[in-house]
Amino acid sequence: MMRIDVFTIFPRLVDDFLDGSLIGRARHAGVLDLRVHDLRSGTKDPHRSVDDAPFGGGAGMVMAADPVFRVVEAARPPRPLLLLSPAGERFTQRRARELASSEVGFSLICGRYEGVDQRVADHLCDGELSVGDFVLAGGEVASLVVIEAVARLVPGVMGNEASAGDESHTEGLLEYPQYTRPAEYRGWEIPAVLRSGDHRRVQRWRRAQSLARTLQRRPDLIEARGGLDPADLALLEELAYPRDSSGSPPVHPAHEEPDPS
Ligand code: JF5
Repeated sequence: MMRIDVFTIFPRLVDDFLDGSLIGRARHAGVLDLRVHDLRSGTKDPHRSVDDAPFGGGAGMVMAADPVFRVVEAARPPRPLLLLSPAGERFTQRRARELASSEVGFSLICGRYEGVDQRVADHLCDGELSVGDFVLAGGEVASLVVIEAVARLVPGVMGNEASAGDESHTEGLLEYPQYTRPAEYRGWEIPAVLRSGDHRRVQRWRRAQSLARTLQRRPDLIEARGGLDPADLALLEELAYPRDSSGSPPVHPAHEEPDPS
C-alpha cells in the first residue's frame, strides 16, 4: 500500500479535506496509508510555538528546525521527504507520475510563516517542491494539490484501473472540448461531427481541436513536444484551419473556438 505522510501545523485542515474527497474513500478502504502529523506535537514549551524571529533581523517569523526534526524523526516517514515552498522544483504531471509509481510512497512538509529554518531543507529533506510561481500562506494547500494529483494515478484510488494507456499520443496537449445533453442549449448547438456516429471522424476532430487549442493557448507545450509533425499539421489545416477564399489567416471572435466544420 502506498504511504503518504504530511507534516503540518494544521492537521485537521489537511485531514478534513482528504476525508471529504475521493481520497478519503481510498484511505478508509485501505488502499492509501495517509498519515497527517501535527508539527506542534514536536514542541517542548507550554505555548507549543513552532516559529521564532529570524537571525539577522527582519519582519515575520521563521519555522524552527527542532519541532520539525523531532516529529519527522519520530514518524520515520517514507522518502523522498519533500518541503513545499515557492523556491522548490516545479511540481508537474511527470513528477506526479514518478511519485505515484513509488513502492514506498513519499512525504511532505508544509512550510509556514515567512519561511522554514534552512537546516530543514539542508539536513532533513530530500528536496523542495513548488506547485506554482505564487506565494501561499502555507504549504497545506500545496500539499493537497500534490496528494490529489498523485492519488488519482494510483490504481484503485478513484476507480482508477486503466492506467495511462491511452494518454501516450495526446500527452502534452490540452483537452478537446466536451459536450453532453442537450444537443442545443440556449441556441448553442454542439459541433455536428459529434452526432455523426462516425467514430474515426470524431477522433480526428478531437485531435485537431486539442492541437489547435494547445497551439493558441499554450504554444510552449507544442515547443516542448518538438513542434508539430506533418500528420498533425495536415489534420490542423484540414479540420481546424480550413483554407478559405481570402487567403488570410483565420480570425476567431473572442471566446469562440475555431469552427472546424
Ligand atoms: C510557503 C515559505 C512555504 O507558498 C507556497 C508554495 C507556492 N508554491 N508551492 C508552494 O508554500 C508555502 C510559503 C513560504 C515556505
